[in-house]
Order: sequence, then C-alpha cells, then structure tokens
Amino acid sequence: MPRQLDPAVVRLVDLPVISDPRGDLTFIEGDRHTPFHIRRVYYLYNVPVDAERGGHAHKDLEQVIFALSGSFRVKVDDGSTTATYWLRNPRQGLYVNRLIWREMDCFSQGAVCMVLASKPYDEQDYYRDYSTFQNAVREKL
Ligand code: T46
Repeated sequence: MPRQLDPAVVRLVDLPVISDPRGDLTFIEGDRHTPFHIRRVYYLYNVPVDAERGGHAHKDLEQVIFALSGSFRVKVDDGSTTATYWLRNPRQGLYVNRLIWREMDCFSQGAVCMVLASKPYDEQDYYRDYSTFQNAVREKL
C-alpha cells in the first residue's frame, strides 16, 4: 500500500467523462471539480524525458495537476511524509494544497501537463529552498 498524505492536502480528483463513438469528452468546472475558484491555467509541454520540474512548495497556492497526454511522476512531501503518484489519465488530476513540496520527473515523450491554479503567478508565493519549506511547516504546527 503506497504511503498517503492527508487527503485534505493531497488527493486524486476524478473528472466526469462522456464517451460516444466519436471519442471521450471530459470537462472541469471550477468550484465543483476543483476545491477553489480557478484563477490561472498553465501547461508544460516539450518536456525532455530526463527533465525534472517542480522542486518547490507554495505558501498559499492550491493546484490540480493533470496529465492531458502521456505520463509523468509527481512526488509530494508535507515535510514529514512523502508519496508518489503517476499521472497518466486525463480524467484524473492530483490536488495539491499549500505547503506541499512537489517534484516532477519521468515525463514520457510528448507528455502534456496541465495545471489549474487558485491564484495568479507570484514568485513571492514560492518556497524554492527545502530547508526554508521545512521551517515553514514547523512554524505551522
Ligand atoms: C508547480 C509545477 C507543477 C510564470 O511566469 N508564470 C507561471 O504561471 C508559471 C507557472 C511560471 N512562470 C515562470 C516562472 C519561471 O521563471 O516560468 C518559469 C518556470 O517556472 P518553474 O520553474 O516554477 O516551473 P516548474 O515546472 O518547475 O513548476 C511549475 C509551477 O511553477 C509550480 O507551481 O507546481 O509547475
């Protein structure tokens, strides 16, 4: 059984799918399929298969991460427990709350990662140093 973080901070989110002979259709409605109002959408593509992305946590931002195409690995860490998810299903996203360190790697060729975010981009919202992140988690406890 893989290790799990508190589902309030990291959990898989299933989206609806409507299938017919023309293919599959999945939709996302903010506040319904995400536990926040969607303020930003961004996507990663043309990612080299040996690239590592992430390596940070957010002070306030909530996100849901999807593999729209292909697959990749996401390691999440709340400062004491770590868990690993493989995202490969475009109808299933990974909700990641604030104060969770994340690292992403093992991107398949042509993978597309789409992220729904609760706030606009703000570099001040990042912990890009792991020990600073750990201190912030300790202060919160
Ligand atoms: C996360 C993972 C999944 C912007 O200007 N606007 C944006 O909305 C974003 C996301 C980034 N940027 C700039 C900031 C950097 O100069 O783009 C550059 C690359 O960003 P970063 O190194 O943070 O990219 P990733 O892929 O390591 O991380 C991103 C998100 O930043 C992060 O929140 O959870 O994707």
